[in-house]
Amino acid sequence: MTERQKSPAGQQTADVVILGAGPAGLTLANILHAAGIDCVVLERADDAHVRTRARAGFLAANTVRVLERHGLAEGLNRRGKPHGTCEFRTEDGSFRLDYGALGRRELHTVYPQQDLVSDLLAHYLDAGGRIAFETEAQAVRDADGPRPTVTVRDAEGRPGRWRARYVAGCDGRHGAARRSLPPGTRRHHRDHGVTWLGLLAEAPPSMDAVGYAMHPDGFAGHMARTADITRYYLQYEPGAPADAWSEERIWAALDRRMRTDEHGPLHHGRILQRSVIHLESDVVEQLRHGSLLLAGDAASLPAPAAAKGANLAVLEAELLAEALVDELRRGDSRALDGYSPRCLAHIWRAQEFAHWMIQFLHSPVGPDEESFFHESMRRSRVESLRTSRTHQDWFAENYVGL
Ligand code: RFL
Repeated sequence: MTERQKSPAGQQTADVVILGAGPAGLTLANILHAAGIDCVVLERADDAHVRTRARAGFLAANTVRVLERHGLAEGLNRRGKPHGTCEFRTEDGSFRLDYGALGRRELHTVYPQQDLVSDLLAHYLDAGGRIAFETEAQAVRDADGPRPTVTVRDAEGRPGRWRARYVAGCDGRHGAARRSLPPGTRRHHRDHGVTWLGLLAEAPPSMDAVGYAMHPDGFAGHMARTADITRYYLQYEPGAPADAWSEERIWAALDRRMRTDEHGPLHHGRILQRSVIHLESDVVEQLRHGSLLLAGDAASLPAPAAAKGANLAVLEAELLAEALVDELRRGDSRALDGYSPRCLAHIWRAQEFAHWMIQFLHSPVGPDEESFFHESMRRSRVESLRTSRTHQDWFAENYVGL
């Protein structure tokens, strides 16, 4: 069945049932399918939604290496842009870090997530991979036994059921895999108390660096996506809806916080997409529950301040694919047994760095003694990063690394 059509009701089988066609699920599906493992991807959304959902853009060097190893990097090598500079703008002046020449001397590749997902999907379908769109997983059952099942509903609400040997939960933070975890599962959660308005603007990038502006009004960020599209972030009023600010107010805030009077203008353009992002982090521990294994945002959500989520998703997908191939081809379960601790080491490193970035980029709210103390520490940290080569090497290693 090379099904781009909906899955029929009734029970079907695959050795590995993968929930979710994001970076995690599609990387995993491609590697498993190429290794001859019988797998299927179940995706709640339709084909067009999956191919056009704009999110990440900064891919780490390790992500590119993983995709290259499995013949999945053709599009990003052709159309992605290497990137290795960031610029910090503060009330004490601005400075740039050529992070691509610091630390491990690794670069990001700027490549929109929807293009990566489209490439992965095309590659998988061309190779004869199975995917069922508009098929929402409801629950994973019997994960503590050898034959777990996934209950599903199609777009018309018709129920169905997939029987598997392993289920890979790559369906994000609100997916069925997380909902199906046993009650005692630990979830570590942190609310960073900061809200961003995430914007995609129909405007060329205004600088050749990732721009981070720390301003008394709040944080603003600039990230290139393509020659015509730029992602911006604005620290935003918690609880305000995404449409609370007019486009004029958004551009005025970006101009003020990015200090365009000192550093030159931003290219303005139509706002194509806006979303409210409350900065939260969480980690599920462990990532394996019997025959249910989690990867990507289903396993951990690093707050997007450090651009780690899609990169962790690809790293975990490769580890999981290799472990499942060992288990299903050779009956060797050692890598599967070690999957959760291996991933958690990377996840906690990413969480720690995202936490550091959040503290670095945002002033505490409120004028009390403690916030003055925290603000003074933050400014000292900025000064250390501006002046210390050791600090810069540490930053570069963590900013691009995993
Ligand atoms: P995804 O991409 O969310 O895909 C999950 C898929 O599962 C489907 N699904 C279901 N399917 C079947 N049954 C169900 N019950 C289902 N429930 C959900 C969904 O429709 C979807 O297709 O998860 P995955 O694969 O784990 O990938 C994670 C990344 O998408 C995410 O971490 C990144 O986008 C985070 N992130 C960034 N990460 C980076 O590495 N670099 C970046 O530059 C970067 N920028 C960003 C980001 C996230 C952002 N948002 C969403 C806050 C910028 C933004 C604005």
